[in-house]
Amino acid sequence: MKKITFERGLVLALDETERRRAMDIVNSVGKYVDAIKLNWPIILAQGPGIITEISNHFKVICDFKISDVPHTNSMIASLASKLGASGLIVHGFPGKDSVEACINSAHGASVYLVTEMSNPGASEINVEFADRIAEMAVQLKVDGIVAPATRPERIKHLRGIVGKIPILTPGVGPQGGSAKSAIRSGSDALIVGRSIYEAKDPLESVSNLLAEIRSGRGD
Ligand code: OMP
Repeated sequence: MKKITFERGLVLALDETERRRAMDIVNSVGKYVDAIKLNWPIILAQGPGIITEISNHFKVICDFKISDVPHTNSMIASLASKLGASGLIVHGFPGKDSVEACINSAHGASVYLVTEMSNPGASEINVEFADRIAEMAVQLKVDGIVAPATRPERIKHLRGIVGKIPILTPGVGPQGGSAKSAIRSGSDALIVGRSIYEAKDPLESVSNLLAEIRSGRGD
């Protein structure tokens, strides 16, 4: 299976649930992003066929935040991959066996492990065990971790643990994170939703984000 690379540094979080608008956005910005992330809102609104439909043209990451016992995780990972997903977002807190089940059943799709969520509430519990999940990411050689653009200092810290493993960072825009500072702190790719799909001109928004990413990378 073709692996996702993060050359452009941008993943579109397509949480737009209205079909026509979602597909218009895909068709206009799809070729300028590294992957299109589909989360429960669009899958529940449009059905799992949307994974196959979009993956026929662009790389798709299924963001199911898979977090169950191993045998259930295996089924979810396998089905998502067979529908066309090139990547899966998986939670680390259920433990190594649950994450390994995803890796072993993903039919070659990449596994991205959530270390620390971007919402303020993540500071209550999640931050405390983020380092251990990052260590698990290294041990299991996952394809990437998810870390918060809302706390760039945490991206830097987690980079110190995961070394060269790609870091994907949601939380830019409405959640308060800045594209440039996330990239400067070590993010390989931003995961961006509303700033693109709610924009009057999604293509212009993508082009502005790409310029910020290039500038953050020092290109
Ligand atoms: P916007 O805030 O609209 O840019 O959307 C962010 C996207 O990233 C949504 O699809 C969230 O579900 C997702 N996300 C987070 O916002 N925070 C996280 O900690 C993790 C994710 C994720 O795994 O993608």
